[in-house]
Amino acid sequence: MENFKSSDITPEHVYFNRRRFLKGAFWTTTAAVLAACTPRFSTPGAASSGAAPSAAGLKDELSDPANSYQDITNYNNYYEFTTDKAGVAPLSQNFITSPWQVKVGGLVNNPKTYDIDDIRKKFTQEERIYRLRCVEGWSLVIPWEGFALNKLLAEVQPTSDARYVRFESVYDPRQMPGQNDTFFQWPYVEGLRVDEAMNDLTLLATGLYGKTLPNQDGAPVRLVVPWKYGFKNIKAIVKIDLVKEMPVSLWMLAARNEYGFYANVNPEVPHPRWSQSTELRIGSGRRPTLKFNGYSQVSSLYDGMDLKQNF
Ligand SMILES: Nc1nc2c(c(=O)[nH]1)N[C@H]1C(S)=C(S)[C@@H](COP(=O)(O)O)O[C@H]1N2
Ligand SMILES: [Mo]
Repeated sequence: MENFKSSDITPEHVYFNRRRFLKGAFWTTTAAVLAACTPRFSTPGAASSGAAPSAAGLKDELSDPANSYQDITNYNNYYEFTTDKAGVAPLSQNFITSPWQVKVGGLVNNPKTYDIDDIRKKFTQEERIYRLRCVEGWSLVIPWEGFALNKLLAEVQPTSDARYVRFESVYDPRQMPGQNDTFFQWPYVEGLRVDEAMNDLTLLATGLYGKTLPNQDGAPVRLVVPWKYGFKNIKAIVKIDLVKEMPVSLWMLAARNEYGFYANVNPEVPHPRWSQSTELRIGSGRRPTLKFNGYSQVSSLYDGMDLKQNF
C-alpha cells in the first residue's frame, strides 16, 4: 500500500468531530484551523486474504488504470459505520444484506417493491469503469457492475409532476454503530434532478471487480453518479421516491453552505475550507481535478445555470 501524507487531504469528519465539541461562538475559525493542522489519516492496511481480483488491463476512458481491489475496499467513507476510512471494512463485515428490499414510489404510475435478487435478475448488469472523486480531495478509479438507473425508472413510470428523485439508505443502528452518533440526521438521504437520474451515466451498482458489492462499498445496492462528488453516491439504498420538491440531503442538513444539492465536481468552485483544483489519486499522486470529473458530456444538463451559485 502506497503511503501518502495526512496533509494531502482534508477529511470532512475532522472538522465535524471538532465542531461538535466546540460549542462556543468561535467554533468556525477555530475548527477550521484545527482541521487544517491535525494529522488525521489511516493507512488502509489489512493484508488481503486469498485471491483479490487483478486490476491488470482495467482502465477508464482516459486511460487511467483502475485502483486495486485492496484500495477500493479498504479506503471507504461510510459514516453509518465509522468516520475512520480504514475502519469501515472490518466493522461492516457482518452487515446483513439479505433479505433486502428497495421500495420505489412517490410520484410514479407503477410503484414497486423490489427484492434485491429481482434487481440482479431483471436488470442486466454491465461493467462501468468510473472515477470517484470525493469532496475531500481524493479519488479512485472503480470498475463497477451495475445498470442504468433509467431502466428502473422506466418500469415505475414517473408522473409528469416528478421533478426530483430522493434516495434513502438503511437505518439500522443495531448493525451500524455510527448511527448512534446523533450529530448527523439519519438516515443518509441524497437526491438528483429527474434528468440527472435519467442520464445514461447514472448507475445503480450491485458489484465491483466482477464480484458482489462488498459491504463497505454500499451493498447490496448503491448509487453511482460519476460527475458529482462522492457523497452523492448513496450506499445501501432501501427507498427511492419520485418527488416534486428538491430533497434535503444529510450533508445539506449538516452544512448547507459547504455541501450543496448539485455537488458537481468543479475545480473552479473551492470548498469553503479548501481548494478543489487538484486531487490525490489514491496510489498514484496528485493531479488536476477535471470539471464534471471529466464527464463533460453532462454539461448540457446545466445550460443556463450558474454552477457557482448552484454548487
Ligand atoms: N449511506 C452512505 N452513503 C455514502 C456515504 C456514507 O457515509 N453513507 N459516504 C459517501 C462518500 S463521502 C463517499 S466519498 C463515497 C465513498 O464510496 P466508497 O467508500 O465506495 O469509495 O460514498 C458515499 N456514500
Ligand atoms: Mo466523500
